[in-house]
Amino acid sequence: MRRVILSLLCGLLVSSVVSDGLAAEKKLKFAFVAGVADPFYFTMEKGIRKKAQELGVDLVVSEYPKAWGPEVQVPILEAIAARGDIDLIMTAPTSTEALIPVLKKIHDQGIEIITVDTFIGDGDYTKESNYSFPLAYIGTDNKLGGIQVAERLAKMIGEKGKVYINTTNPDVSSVRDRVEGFKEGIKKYPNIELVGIDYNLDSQEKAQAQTLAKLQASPDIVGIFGTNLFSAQGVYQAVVNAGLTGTVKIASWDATQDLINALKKGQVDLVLAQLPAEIGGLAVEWGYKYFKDKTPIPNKRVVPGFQFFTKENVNDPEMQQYIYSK
Ligand code: T6T
Repeated sequence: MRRVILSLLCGLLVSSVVSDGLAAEKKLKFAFVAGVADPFYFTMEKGIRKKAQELGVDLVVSEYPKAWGPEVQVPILEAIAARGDIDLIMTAPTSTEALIPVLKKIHDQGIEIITVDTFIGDGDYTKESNYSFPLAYIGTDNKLGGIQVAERLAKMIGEKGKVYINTTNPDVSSVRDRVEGFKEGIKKYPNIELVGIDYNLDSQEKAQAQTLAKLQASPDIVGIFGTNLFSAQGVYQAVVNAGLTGTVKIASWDATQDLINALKKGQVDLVLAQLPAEIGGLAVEWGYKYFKDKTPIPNKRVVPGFQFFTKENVNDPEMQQYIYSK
């Protein structure tokens, strides 16, 4: 009997040592700070949540910035860093330059950074610079997307005529590269003329007002590129209100339900869908691998693809997965 009691006690002791050991292996805790409250980042959050759950990573999702820009995003980032329990922050820097010192300071506090969707500096974190500290940029090849949008829009307007771009900010890597790509893409077409670029600061109302003003000033515009969700939604509303649906072709970026519905109605002619859930999932996965076995991320860059919705494929069952969630 005494032997039984003794071995039971030993067993209890061993199991408590083992569970203490497990508790000592701290769970990783990642945080997500979006660029702004919009369906693109809501969809990214879904991908992040799914992968974090799969890998057993604790997750903190910050409050969503109500408007685009460092003034709103920086205090949120600083509050997340000040918690003191975060191993890695996944964030979309709202400015290529303004966010460098902010993220550097957070990194120097011992928090790793992955930039998702947008990057700091020129996005090449492999070369020596004051912005080489993030583990990676994970996001779309926006320049390539811009080139392909230009080619498709060029075909839609018969490779000639005036085109216009409505975009958000000049210092945001994603939209800046889309504009660069678009300009490069239309260079191949000598009869296409870019007659203007407006910056709406990520306000749909402003995008709509700017587009209307531009159409009034240049009534012979035949094609417009709206470089993100708010730009594109403002653009097509302006074109609808001006009674120019069909006459002015619209290439839009970001697959919101609103833009997909507009495509179905013929109010928009092209929608580029990024893969936000995949971007988010990859950020968690690579961050996890980094902490678990110090696997560096090749070239500090992971670039998932994108898809195009057109009126031909918009109802295809396999395309529906690319529409962003609300
Ligand atoms: O287009 C996305 C994102 O890729 C960009 O960086 C900012 O705008 C969106 O969030 C759409 O609103």
